[in-house]
Amino acid sequence: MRIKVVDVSNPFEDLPTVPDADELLDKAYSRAARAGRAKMDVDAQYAMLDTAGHILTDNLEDIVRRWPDFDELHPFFRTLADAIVGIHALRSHLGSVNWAARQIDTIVTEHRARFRGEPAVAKQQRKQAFARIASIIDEVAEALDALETARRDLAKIPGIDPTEPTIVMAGYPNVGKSSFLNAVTRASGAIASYPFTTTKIDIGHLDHRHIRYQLIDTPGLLDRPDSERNPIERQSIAALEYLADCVLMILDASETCGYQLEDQLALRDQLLDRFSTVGIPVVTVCNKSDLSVDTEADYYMSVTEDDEVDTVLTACLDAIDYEPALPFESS
Ligand SMILES: Nc1nc2c(ncn2[C@@H]2O[C@H](COP(=O)(O)OP(=O)(O)OP(=O)(O)O)[C@@H](O)[C@H]2O)c(=O)[nH]1
Ligand SMILES: [Mg+2]
Repeated sequence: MRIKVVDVSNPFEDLPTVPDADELLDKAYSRAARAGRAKMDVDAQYAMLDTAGHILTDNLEDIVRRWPDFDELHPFFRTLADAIVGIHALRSHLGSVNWAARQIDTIVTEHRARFRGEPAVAKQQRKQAFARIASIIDEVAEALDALETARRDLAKIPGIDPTEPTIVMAGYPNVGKSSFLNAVTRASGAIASYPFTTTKIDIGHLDHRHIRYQLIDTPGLLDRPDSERNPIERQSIAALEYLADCVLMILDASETCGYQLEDQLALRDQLLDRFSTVGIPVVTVCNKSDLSVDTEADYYMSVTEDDEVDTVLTACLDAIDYEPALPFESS
């Protein structure tokens, strides 16, 4: 029997700051100078070279080690990370940093072997080694900067629990998505809003029969046809596919939202294509039933009149049909 441990928060949240090239060299060389002062002659040169070498290889290795294994990430976070910074580029930067650590190791060993117990030679060799080390660090300066930028961007990913059953809302602007989110999560408190690649994401929670559900709205993402989306937006939607257990598509037959019903139905068809085909139920609801019900839909509601809102919510929860994974179940 094995207990499944699931990573539920943003895996990039606690990554430490990546130092830049200057910081790394300053740190290594000042510590080396201190180590050298405590010794004499050849020993001083050994101490300097070893100290600088260790500090740099330790720091560089630590940068690489701290990053999560991309293959082990939940696909929601992996896809999102790929949309935000590009996993291929990240891997290559981490590879460069690792390469630098190995190079520095080799440089230290090579020059140490040439000291021959003579202070003048040792000093000259140590200086040459420092110059080579500096140029190695210089070569990975861009990779270090890119990693730090990526770290900062990835830390902003909201700590969404991808294992919590999730309803994702879709529909053209002004059809009533926020109104619905507010109405059904009112009892459970505030809706949190986070940046989400090129847009933002609003997350509300609700409890139903002791299960916690999350309802999410990504204004500016699932609100228009695919053809108008850029690659980052498309990939953010791909990430949403790993998150959504049900899609709630809201229509506004009254067209007071400012968009023609025909366009809204085309979006609905795209969502059916994208989500239903991979087994994610799409519930279509016509909102603003106080104004018009002149379209085909699974349900009709009016959020402002509080008419059938609970029916729609229950339909979504039933569509999810969520059974929590019990920790004592073997997998
Ligand atoms: N008559 C009527 N108006 C509604 C209903 N539901 C929402 N509205 C109104 O429609 C407008 C837009 O509602 P929102 O909830 O902000 O719509 P939205 O889909 O979140 O819009 P975006 O965030 O721009 O995508 C608001 O003025 C609401 O008061 C409804 O059932 N009937
Ligand atoms: Mg809204």
